[in-house]
Amino acid sequence: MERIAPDAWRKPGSVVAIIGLGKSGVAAARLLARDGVRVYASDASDHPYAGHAAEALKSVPWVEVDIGRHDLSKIRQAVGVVVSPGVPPDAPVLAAARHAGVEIVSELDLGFRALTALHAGTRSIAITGTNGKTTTTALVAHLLSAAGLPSTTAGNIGRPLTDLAMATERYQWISLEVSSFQLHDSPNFAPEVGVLTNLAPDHLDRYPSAEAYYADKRLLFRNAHDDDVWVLNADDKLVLDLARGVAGRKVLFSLVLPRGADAWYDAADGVLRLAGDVLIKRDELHLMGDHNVANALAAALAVREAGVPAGLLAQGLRSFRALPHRLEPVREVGGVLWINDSKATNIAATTVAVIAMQRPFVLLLGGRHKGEPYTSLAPLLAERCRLVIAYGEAGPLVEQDLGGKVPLERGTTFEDVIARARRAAQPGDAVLLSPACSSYDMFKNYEERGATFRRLVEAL
Ligand code: UMA
Repeated sequence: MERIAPDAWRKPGSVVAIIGLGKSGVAAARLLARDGVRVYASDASDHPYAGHAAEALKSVPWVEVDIGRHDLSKIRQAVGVVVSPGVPPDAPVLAAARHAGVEIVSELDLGFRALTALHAGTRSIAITGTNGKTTTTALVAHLLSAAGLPSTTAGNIGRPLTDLAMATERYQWISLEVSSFQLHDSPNFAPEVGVLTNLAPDHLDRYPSAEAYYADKRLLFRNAHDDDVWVLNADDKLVLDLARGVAGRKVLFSLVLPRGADAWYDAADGVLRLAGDVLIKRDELHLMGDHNVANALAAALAVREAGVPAGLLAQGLRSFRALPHRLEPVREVGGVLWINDSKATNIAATTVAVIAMQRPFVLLLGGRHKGEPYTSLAPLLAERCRLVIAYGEAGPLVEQDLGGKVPLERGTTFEDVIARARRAAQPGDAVLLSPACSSYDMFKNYEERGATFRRLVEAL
């Protein structure tokens, strides 16, 4: 087998520490153990998921699992640290490793190294940005597959890259969603094609400022090479600024430029254009909201770089459907359309969802606050929003920011929120779960929040 870990990591007596035992940590531990590296894998929390991780790794030789604590003395003596994306760079455990001079790399970095070593010839299209990255990642893989090119998705979309790297299946292309968390500490990351969908403040509970968050996003370009291609949002000044001076060829998509971009939305004719020619009609794309037109243009440009002709791109775009939890129509009950946009965990994502609403709607807003004020939503809600139901830990802040500006009620449990929405919505309305917050106050993650929404709506 090709070697993945640096030689120093395999020396007798050496131990690599893995921090965090979600999906990423478990996959990274397996990969390293398979490569003959001794691992100390720990998770500070003793929540049940960590228990599952311990169970999953129990029978893997070379791996010592520690749940509910990090043994700092072991971590200080480690030859390297592999960090999960959910562990903030200022976590005491990472500070201790850094202070002891231990090299820290991300799970993405390890996965990318392994992919390069084990899947020679596989190329990657990496997608990042504040919003739209999961849909664009899925679209890219769908367009590649529809054109007959073996491909799959990995990264922030759900499957850790270290897990994919261990798989026996071989792909020509990987559509890889990368978050700012994953780009941090990823010195070897070097995709052939990169997409930057858009930038807006997010994760201010982890970063000291929006600029610090954008700086991590910029690491998409850290190993930029003249042969690389960057697909960029021409409508987003922050995106263009971030990519300024970066080596490689830049291709642009736009919703507003009449011409000049490589792919654009011609709203007057209701068509998406690629290099001036009609790609598809807007109504052939089965996705709500203009932001999804932008995602489709970005995906088409990226996949064109794999040599896929416009006719096949068009076919793939026509057959793509909305992903779960992203402006996903769940059910119409008594003339009310219930829409699950649980993935909207920041203000910018909720903003595009609100703009996409064609009907009057009740908005379910709340969860764990992430640092941004809600005030910017007020003017957008003035037109069609019948009622905001503010709930969760962020409920009081949402009320403070929006109360008096738009009709607003406070909800308690998630069941209570759904019941209130049902009472308020009238035939012809929508109920939109687009919370602008993370889910961790009430749920394991946004998927569980969206699944709970679906279950309650299906029971109406
Ligand atoms: N932890 C410690 N010590 C600490 C701090 C945290 O041990 O000091 C532990 C936590 O208890 C937790 C673990 O570290 O158990 C962190 O795990 P994780 O959150 O990285 O979980 P994974 O299951 O590995 O999921 C991660 C991504 N999660 C995050 O970035 C928060 C998943 O993205 C991704 O799908 C997965 O890797 C596979 O690549 C989720 C996400 O919410 C969907 N991403 C953010 C977003 O999209 O906004 C960035």
